[in-house]
Amino acid sequence: MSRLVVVSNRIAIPNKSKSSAGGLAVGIMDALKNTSGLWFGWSGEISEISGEEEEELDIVEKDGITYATVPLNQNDYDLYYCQFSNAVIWPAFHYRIDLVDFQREAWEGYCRVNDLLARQLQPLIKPDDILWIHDYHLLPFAAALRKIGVTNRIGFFLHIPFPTPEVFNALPTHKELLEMMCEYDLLGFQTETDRNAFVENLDQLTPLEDVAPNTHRAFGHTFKTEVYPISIAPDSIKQMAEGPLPPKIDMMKRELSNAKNIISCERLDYTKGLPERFLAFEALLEHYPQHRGKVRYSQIAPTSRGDVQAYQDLRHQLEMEVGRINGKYGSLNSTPLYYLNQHFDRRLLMKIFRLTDVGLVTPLRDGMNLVAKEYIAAQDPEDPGVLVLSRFTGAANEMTGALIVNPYDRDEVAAALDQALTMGREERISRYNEMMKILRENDIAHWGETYLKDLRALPERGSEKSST
Ligand code: GDG
Repeated sequence: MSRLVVVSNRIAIPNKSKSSAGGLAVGIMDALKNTSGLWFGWSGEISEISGEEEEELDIVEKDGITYATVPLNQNDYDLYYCQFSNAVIWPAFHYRIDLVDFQREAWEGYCRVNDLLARQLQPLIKPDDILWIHDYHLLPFAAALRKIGVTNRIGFFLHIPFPTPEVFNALPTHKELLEMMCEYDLLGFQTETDRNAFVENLDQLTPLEDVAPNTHRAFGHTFKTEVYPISIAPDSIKQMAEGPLPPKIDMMKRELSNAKNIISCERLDYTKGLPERFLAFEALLEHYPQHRGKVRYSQIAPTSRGDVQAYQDLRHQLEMEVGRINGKYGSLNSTPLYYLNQHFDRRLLMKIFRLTDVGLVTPLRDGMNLVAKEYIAAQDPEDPGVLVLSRFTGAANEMTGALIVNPYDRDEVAAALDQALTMGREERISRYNEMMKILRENDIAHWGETYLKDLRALPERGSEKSST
């Protein structure tokens, strides 16, 4: 079987950091191990080198996988990562055009870093390798590789939503981005809505020919689009959640058992709907006074992209809101809202999920949302908690046993919280079983296998050229 090369913005080298790898990293590592693969990406480090000098690759081998990483200089990090990836594409693709800060210089930096990474990777590519590129930082990566003569099969998976033309067209370089994306052989999306939006954008911008089901020809390239909803490893999460409790958590368990517990956990990001959620929790305390003093909502939100202004603004807004709500509804012996701007160990997190009564996951827009799936997998099958889930997540398509809400409607979310907090055991078990069945059918391994099977089944570029 041909070797797999994975490219992503950040890569997870085992043991480099103390914390256990997330489910996606483990899923990718499993796929790589099968072919003694190569994982290439930014090291996460900022180097002193500036100007035209080329960064040096760091190559290490571990458990049958080769990891090749490269640092970025400060200017490239600012333009490619902070500005274009996270202050243009991220907000636009999550329908937040108001937060887009487009600057030509950042666009040029974004393309330049994609070119630089492609040049660094090229000498490591073998003729029959297949390449799997991940996410919005690397939309132009196939185009960058093609420019320097790489003809291998190259697939792409977009982890975030793809916006409809009304939103996508607001990006000044939308046509260039779309044209570059057509240099991939296989484009994978989280949902049919995202895939449709991509095809609709193409249809509006350029002559588009459908040569076979989900196989298109545009800008002179033939490529396939498909849907692969990303998932988790439910059994490994169950194991982490079940294990013995560390002494600190054992104490916390006793404390938690004095109240009903709501848990939320995500990177501190404006797409996750935290301020709206805080207001919904306030509406619960206001309109359902029977829960006052008897419910505790813990919000875990580790800092993310702290160098980007919109993220700093959000943090300040949350700190203010928490103080306001606790000031209003707290008492001398109860605090309703615990806000933890901290990163938690993954195993501990899964145990906390299991100890709580409600998982509250209400992003304003989310490609999939793995926390929703993890929350369910972590539950005790005999006494599971209830998932309250935003309809604007990819996960809402599969997690039909959740209470599905509109995160912009604080009264609806408050009513769902009340329903979840008072739901009987039989109904909770039935909803849990429904969702676990889906999680078992489509786990992270299935996601990777179906994607790679489709990529391998595509014709090689050379053979396509000779036949057309
Ligand atoms: C993008 C898309 C898509 C969170 N806090 C802590 C922690 N986490 C872990 C969660 C989960 C992961 O991070 C987050 O994944 P999500 O899917 O929920 O969200 P994004 O980070 O926005 O991911 C998303 C995903 O890519 C995959 O395609 O689903 O839509 O936006 O695993 O548990 N983990 C630890 N400590 C924390 O404090 N250890």
